[in-house]
Amino acid sequence: MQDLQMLCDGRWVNAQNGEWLETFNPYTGAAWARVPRAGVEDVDRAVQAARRAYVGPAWRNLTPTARGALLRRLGDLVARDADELAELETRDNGKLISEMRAQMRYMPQWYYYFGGLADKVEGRVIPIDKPDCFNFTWDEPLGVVAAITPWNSPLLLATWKLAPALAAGNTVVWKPSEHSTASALAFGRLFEEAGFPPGVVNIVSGLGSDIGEALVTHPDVAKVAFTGGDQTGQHVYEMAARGIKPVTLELGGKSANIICADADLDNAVKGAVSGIFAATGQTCIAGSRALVHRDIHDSFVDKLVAFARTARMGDPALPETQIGPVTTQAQLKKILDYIDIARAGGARCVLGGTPGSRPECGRGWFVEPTIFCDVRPDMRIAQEEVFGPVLCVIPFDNDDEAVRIANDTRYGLAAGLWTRDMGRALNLSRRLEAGTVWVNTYRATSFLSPFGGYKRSGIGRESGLSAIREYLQEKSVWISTGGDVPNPFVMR
Ligand code: TXE
Repeated sequence: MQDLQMLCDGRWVNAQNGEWLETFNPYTGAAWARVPRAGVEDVDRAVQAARRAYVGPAWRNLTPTARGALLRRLGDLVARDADELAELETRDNGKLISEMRAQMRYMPQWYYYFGGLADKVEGRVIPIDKPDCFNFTWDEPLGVVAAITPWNSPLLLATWKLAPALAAGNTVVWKPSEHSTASALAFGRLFEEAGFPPGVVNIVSGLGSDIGEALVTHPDVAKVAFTGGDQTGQHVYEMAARGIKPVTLELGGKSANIICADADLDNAVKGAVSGIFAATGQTCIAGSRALVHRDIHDSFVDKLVAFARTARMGDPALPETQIGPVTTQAQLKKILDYIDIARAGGARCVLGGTPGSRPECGRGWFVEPTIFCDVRPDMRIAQEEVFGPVLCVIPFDNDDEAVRIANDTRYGLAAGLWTRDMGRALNLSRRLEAGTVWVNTYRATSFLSPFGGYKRSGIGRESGLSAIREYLQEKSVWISTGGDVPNPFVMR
């Protein structure tokens, strides 16, 4: 058992109350480290440190170019330590080492991109309609940003917030998920090594129920950036509203993967499988509903089941493993409950539907890849986010019906479309209520492309040019170029 510490004002500290939380390896089911269970006093200490750093000269006097250089140096350190960070994430959240390595090796790009953007934030000169006046704008940081992140891609989803927030000149208090804190704390050391001044990035570990409210409502927190479940997201939004604070929310989905009759079926099968079984279905963009044209429904399902059966489950630390455990015991129970709900609602299980009991699953928290047919769009299994390897197959008869079913959820994060007809692809892409649409591919993301939700899937965008705007506010500066100030009692 290792004891890990939190980062506050450039120092590594325990919780002031002396309490700890155990963190578990989902493959062995055993605790392997302890992380501080912060209290509200630790939140206050971290926010105060971030505020001091925000107004202090070491950060404030850095030119945007120098800030960008720090971010790029951080990107180099991430690249250097990518494999080590990947192993830590796999041990802590059970995701496949092959996926985490790829994710960590790609992650520096966000630091390079937003590092490059730091000195390209330019204000405007307004052609003002008043005589003898000069008016221009500055884009300024907001202050202290609270970044609250989940367990499914712990460092990447934090990076989507930290890179633009820091590029814009803010300081940060980051609360990682209690289920995946270890990699965040290891990552904290890289900020120090890159040369960020103390207090610019602070990390508090612990339970959302203990410290979430203290963090979100702290008077010195200027903005909240959150990724997680939609219920928690709504709560965070309501708390932020008390202080009239801007938020960025990324809240998951129930994304449709639409397979048209003219699709290349082998490709569509691969897309459907990667959409739902990659990351054991624990991704916000999981393609958890396959909408399949009735003409090809049966042949598609046969191919899908045959391909999904080939997946190798087991130890996520082995590069050949294709499906790993789920991250927490609570998540395992939630997924199995949803499988019961689907059966009780009349859906027909054509694959899986049980906890993983193969010898390779050991004592880990596994669910067999599960596929349900005969799913009606209004069933709970077709409406609610399971966050596990459970796919619903829903037939449709024409494009209008496909769009109607796809849009008929409260979410709107992503959608997939499989067709050889580019006219249909463009037409349907426009009609889908989703922040991302993939045509003949699934799960592609990039530092260059905006990502975020429609409807209950969230507010704001991460990645791409517009993401830095989420961490800036515009100031309008007026300068009189005339000589005398006119008499204020004489209206002009
Ligand atoms: O997430 P939470 P949980 C979904 C998924 C999953 C469900 C619950 O369906 O089954 O959410 O997972 C912090 N104030 N997603 O409970 O609660 C918490 O400590 C402030 C979708 O793990 O949303 C963690 O750091 N913060 C998803 C973060 O919020 C609070 C990713 C997310 O936790 C808080 C994860 C509070 N009152 C789960 N309570 C996605 N969209 O990718 C908790 N937190």
